[in-house]
Amino acid sequence: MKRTVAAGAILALAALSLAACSSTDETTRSDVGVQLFQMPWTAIADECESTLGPAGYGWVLTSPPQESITGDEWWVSYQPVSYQLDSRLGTRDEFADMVKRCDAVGVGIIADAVINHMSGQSAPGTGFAGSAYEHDSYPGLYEPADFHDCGLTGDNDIRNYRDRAQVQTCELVNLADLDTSAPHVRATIVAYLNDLLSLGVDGFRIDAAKHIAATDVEAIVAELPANTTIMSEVIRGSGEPVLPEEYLGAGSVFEFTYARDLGIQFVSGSFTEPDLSNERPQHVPSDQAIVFVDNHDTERGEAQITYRDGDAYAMANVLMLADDYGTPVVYSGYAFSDRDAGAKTTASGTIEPVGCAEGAHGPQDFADGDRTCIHVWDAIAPMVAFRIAVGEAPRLPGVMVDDAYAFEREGRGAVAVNQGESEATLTLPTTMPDATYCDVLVPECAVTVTVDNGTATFTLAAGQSSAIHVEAVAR
Ligand code: ARE
Ligand code: CA
Repeated sequence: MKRTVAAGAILALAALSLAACSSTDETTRSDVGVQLFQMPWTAIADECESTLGPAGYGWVLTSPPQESITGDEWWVSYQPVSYQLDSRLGTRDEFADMVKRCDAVGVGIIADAVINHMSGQSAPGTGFAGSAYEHDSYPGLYEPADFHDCGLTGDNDIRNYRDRAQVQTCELVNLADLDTSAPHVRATIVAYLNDLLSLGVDGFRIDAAKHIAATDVEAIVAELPANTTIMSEVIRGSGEPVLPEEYLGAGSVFEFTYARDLGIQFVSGSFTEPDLSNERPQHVPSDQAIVFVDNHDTERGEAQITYRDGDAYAMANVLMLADDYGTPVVYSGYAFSDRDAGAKTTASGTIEPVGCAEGAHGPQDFADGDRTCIHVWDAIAPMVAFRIAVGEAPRLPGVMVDDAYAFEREGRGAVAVNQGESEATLTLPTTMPDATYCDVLVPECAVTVTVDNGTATFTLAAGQSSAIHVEAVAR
């Protein structure tokens, strides 16, 4: 069965960007996103112009833009105290300017929407932009009656993820849980999201969507313009009653099983080919799946493979970007050894606007706080053009030799990776036209791969990834 590569929502997103920028050539846009974790708005704007637009990335997932509690940890972003767009990541004007500048080079913006809860503070406080708040009181927005009081656990915190009522009405790590079934709460959230849309964002990641009844998410989304892109974060958990599938009525969902299936191959040391004959088991339909190697939570938790794994991490990204399942988002954060450590700050307490125009182009021994710049790595960024070149060509069964693996996107492109410790040679039967192709993962076409008589021959050093496609024939 043939699967479509791009989510309908993302196509709408690309169309929106294109409509806003007639000079952008349709063929230069991809469905590939990049999560620029804790990158300030001014830096993201620069990034759109210097690296993302030219590489063909289609969209950026930002960190949450609303006012939050104060603090040095990255996760203060996930404790809203008001919906003013004023945070350590930048001001409202800077956010608006970022959206415009990214849009002008064809890159859409997906904002991280924290709407399940407000802060997790027990004592009253004052937020980054000066808003006074208490645990369940946010003047001008919410009063105590607007929050759930689940009464199911001693302290109202979620204890048992196998209990739907706890998951959706108790507090996630003490975060004051909004009663998203209440008209006033819904209207307040809708007003916030509409405000972001008025600045030109294309849509939202719905943070902690699992903790909001799917009917509530749908009701909120129903109030937004029909072309709004929605990506719900619903972590598939074994034995849990709340399933990602419940949220497909609102849009796409992040498919955590994809990341797990991918990562495990680098732990086991052997590649496994997915069942290509049908939709993959334990996966939502391809056109509603957002796929990723890791994200800001999993790199601090369950991910089997992260930036620390260097070449193997590049390989995982290559396999994801070459796949015909889901809409991929590349994760680009900063190095850390302390799970809680925030991004580097300036003297005034805002996040340093460091981008990747001059950033690392491959694996390095990063110092804490350095941005990893995954999206510009030589072995990753050109996969965006690969994806554009292969379009909707289906993935064909691959070839595996020892620790190396290669597969083709029918007639359009092929990738090969080697996670072994010695050189590997792979011969892949291919329907690509006979030619000498550039290995696009090596700059300047310094390495070529020949397709002769319907066979591509890849010679791969230990840890190397290689990719060829029909738009990059060697001259
Ligand atoms: C911080 C402190 C806490 C403190 C709290 C309130 O760490 O100790 O109680 O503040 O003061 C992020 C951080 C948290 C942080 C929070 C608020 O990760 O550490 O708490 O911000 O500042 C579940 C949810 C899933 C959620 C993950 C983290 O289902 O939605 O937990 N992911 C999103 C974001 C996070 C963010 C939040 C939600 C909150 O991506 O970055 O938290 O806005 C199984 C289950 C999963 C469960 C997972 C972990 O896999 O299946 O559902 O994920 O375990 O518990
Ligand atoms: Ca909830």
